Amino acid sequence: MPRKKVSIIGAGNVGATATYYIAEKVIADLVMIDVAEGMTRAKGLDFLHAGPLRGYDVPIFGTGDYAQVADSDVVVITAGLARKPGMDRMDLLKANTEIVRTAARHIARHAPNATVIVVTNPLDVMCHVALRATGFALSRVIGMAGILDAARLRFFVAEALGCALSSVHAMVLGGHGDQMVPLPRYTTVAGVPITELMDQAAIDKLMERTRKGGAEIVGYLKTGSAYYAPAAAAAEMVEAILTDRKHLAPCAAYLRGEYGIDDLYIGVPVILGRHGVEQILELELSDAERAELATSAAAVRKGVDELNTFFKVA
Ligand code: TXD
Repeated sequence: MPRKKVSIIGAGNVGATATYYIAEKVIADLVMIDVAEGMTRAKGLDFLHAGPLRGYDVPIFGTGDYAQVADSDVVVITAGLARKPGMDRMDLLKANTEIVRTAARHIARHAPNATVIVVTNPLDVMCHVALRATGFALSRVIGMAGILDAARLRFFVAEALGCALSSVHAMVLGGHGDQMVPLPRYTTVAGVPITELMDQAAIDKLMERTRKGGAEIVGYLKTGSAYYAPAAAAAEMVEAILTDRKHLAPCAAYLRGEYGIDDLYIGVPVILGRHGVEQILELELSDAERAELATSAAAVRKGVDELNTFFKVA
């Protein structure tokens, strides 16, 4: 079988850590691309040096040259800026739009058959940027957020109940922000919904901690945001696609009427396989859950409208 290739755009905290996690799975050759070329080269070499100790034997190459994404099966976009003092949300949106658009154009040119996983924030809006700039099929441009948010919820549930992490599954819908929609009825321990195992007050606490999971870490770090779990989530998506695992997990996918939402990227359960998003699952939602999802979608829509204004101005 020909070897698979994965490129990671942006070798910062999330990008480099994702590269490392994917290397340990020994499923693909790896390329990291970053404007900070020396740093990328250094990290690439450092990962290679760790190979004999960590038991992976795959080529890993750090570079500043976008042409090196050539023929990638999957490309993960983590490049972006964090908000700096004096920058408002719109400034960040513009800066990251430029970065993601540039990356996406290079991907379309050099790796026209790749599946793209977007990580850069604001996540759901950046998925729209990558989709437009690549011109790829909807199924091949996917956002990473729900797997991360669900992993956090899984951990909080296991911790609260004192049970094995591996027994816990969770579902989180919506945009990647404070208005995400964790679903207790679809969060289970060995198939038993947590609504059968915990009282409402305990559940509410876990849901709120999930919504604020990223902010809790930013609060401690002060500069920068979480990256080990985000990188692990991206690596899981890469593995599901490369190995055609038909993995059911929440990801940002482009909706065309599902959940009553049209022409918008938002987190929903999908089947991930070698064709990217192979299916979008429509869960039965209560009226309250549906209303929460609509609120979350409205927040994402606002970001997309800002993006459209910016595109018209530019
Ligand atoms: O759930 C999620 N989707 C997220 C999203 C979880 C965690 C982080 N999330 C977002 O990912 C975060 O808000 C950022 O927008 C990205 C990357 O976060 P990270 O923590 O990795 O940021 P870093 O460490 O600052 O890394 C960004 C890298 C850095 O090395 C820059 O030099 C590089 O991006 N960069 C570029 N690379 C290539 N090309 C261009 N144009 C470029 N510009 C910056």
